[in-house]
Amino acid sequence: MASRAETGNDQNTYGLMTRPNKPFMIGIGGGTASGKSSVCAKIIDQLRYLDSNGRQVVIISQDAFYRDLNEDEKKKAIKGEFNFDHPDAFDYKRMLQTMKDLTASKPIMIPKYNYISCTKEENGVFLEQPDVIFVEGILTFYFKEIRDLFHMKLFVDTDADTRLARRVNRDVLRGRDLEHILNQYTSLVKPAFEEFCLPTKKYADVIIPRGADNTVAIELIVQHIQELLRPSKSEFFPDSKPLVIDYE
Ligand code: UZR
Ligand code: MG
Repeated sequence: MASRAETGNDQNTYGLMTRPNKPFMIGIGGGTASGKSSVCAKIIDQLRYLDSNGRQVVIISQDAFYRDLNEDEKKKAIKGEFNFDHPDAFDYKRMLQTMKDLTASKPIMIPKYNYISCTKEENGVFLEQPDVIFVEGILTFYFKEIRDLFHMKLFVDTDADTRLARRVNRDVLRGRDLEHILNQYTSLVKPAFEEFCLPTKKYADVIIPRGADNTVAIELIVQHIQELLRPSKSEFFPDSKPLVIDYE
């Protein structure tokens, strides 16, 4: 099957739908445990319910782009002393290249990050020309070149105490002890949030207080995305001709 990149546009395949010329990119930023993934999931759920075009929607986590650690850094990570909330913890160039490839409709592999071993498996999730891409992470809007690739930017703004409570529960499930979690939070996570994540809020198009609990904000965002993706209106769907089913 000819890929979208090869044909130049999408008038070939992929279900009863019109293929967009390029994917629609939505960035979701916000502090740790603010509910970024839950907001993505809720938006996607409602989009699916409302959208009969069968578009392929995916979520990519910035965590997939944590850089590989050297031996010293691995030791620090095990003791909770490596700063995973600092921009330097990410392989920014790789993330940028992956996103550019997605914009150009090239098939790509997203690595899968393991929070217990602090390593990533290269053989993660294979993506081939998704139509709508959500990218979520604490520093999604930190790097200008990445930030500029988004068509819509959302920032999930949840109280710090709510986030800490969730973070503790999550880290306990990841096998860490309470003292270690709280030390890491006060010495690294919180200062990095204030220095690197919070200042990116100004780049957001929409700020969502209370995260996934904010059903009104989520409904408004879903309606807006739908409007933008409407075939007759959108640069993403310039031609509204229905296509032939060809799922393989
Ligand atoms: P979210 N993180 C880990 O806990 N372990 C790792 O190996 C890699 C990342 C944490 C990271 C950050 N901080 O606060 C959080 N630490 O994952 C980001 N320490 O993920 O946005 O889902 O909270
Ligand atoms: Mg997360």
